[in-house]
Amino acid sequence: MRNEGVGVKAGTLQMVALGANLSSSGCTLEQVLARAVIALAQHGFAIRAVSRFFRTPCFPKGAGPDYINAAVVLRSLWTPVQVLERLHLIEADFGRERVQRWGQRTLDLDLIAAGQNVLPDRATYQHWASLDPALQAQAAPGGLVLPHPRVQDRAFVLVPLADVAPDWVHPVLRKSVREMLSDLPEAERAGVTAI
Ligand code: PH2
Ligand code: MG
Ligand code: MG
Repeated sequence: MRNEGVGVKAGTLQMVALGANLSSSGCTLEQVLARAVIALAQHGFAIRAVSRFFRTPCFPKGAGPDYINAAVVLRSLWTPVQVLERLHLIEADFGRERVQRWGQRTLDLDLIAAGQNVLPDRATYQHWASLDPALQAQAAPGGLVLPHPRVQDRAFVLVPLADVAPDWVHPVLRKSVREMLSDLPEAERAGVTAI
């Protein structure tokens, strides 16, 4: 039976995407991400794997400077919602202000998946995953939706994730990270370059 959020199993592997495109307090973007990985450990996450760091063109195109993106695999006994709360605390420590959706950010930590959990339920997941692209920039879910509804669309998430969790299978799409990545246009994959 698939676990849909009631009694979510603790200790699942949690995948987090890291991103930054606005340098803060004299740090390079690479330093910000490296410090974020240390902060995750200091907040009690066991770091299972860290991807290479990648330079990626801002999405949507032209909306801001290039990002540095990475991905980590974490293990903790926290539920996905507790994980998210801790990610938000770390973001706040790094001075991120949520001014504008998809705007510039000093540190963005996105929970991409927690094992095979589909949260808060399949219907809500499906609603957000199938949202009309024209509405995606305006509408954001109020609560945590897992897997991240756009993971299959974003080379800047999938390329780093392929470093650390290539065989993780999306619980709804039934595709591995490797497969989702090879479904993307080559031009999008090629825009993501290891630094
Ligand atoms: N994050 C966004 C919006 N756009 N573009 C790139 N390249 N990388 C990101 O991490 C990113 C983005 C929203 O969080
Ligand atoms: Mg975010
Ligand atoms: Mg993000």
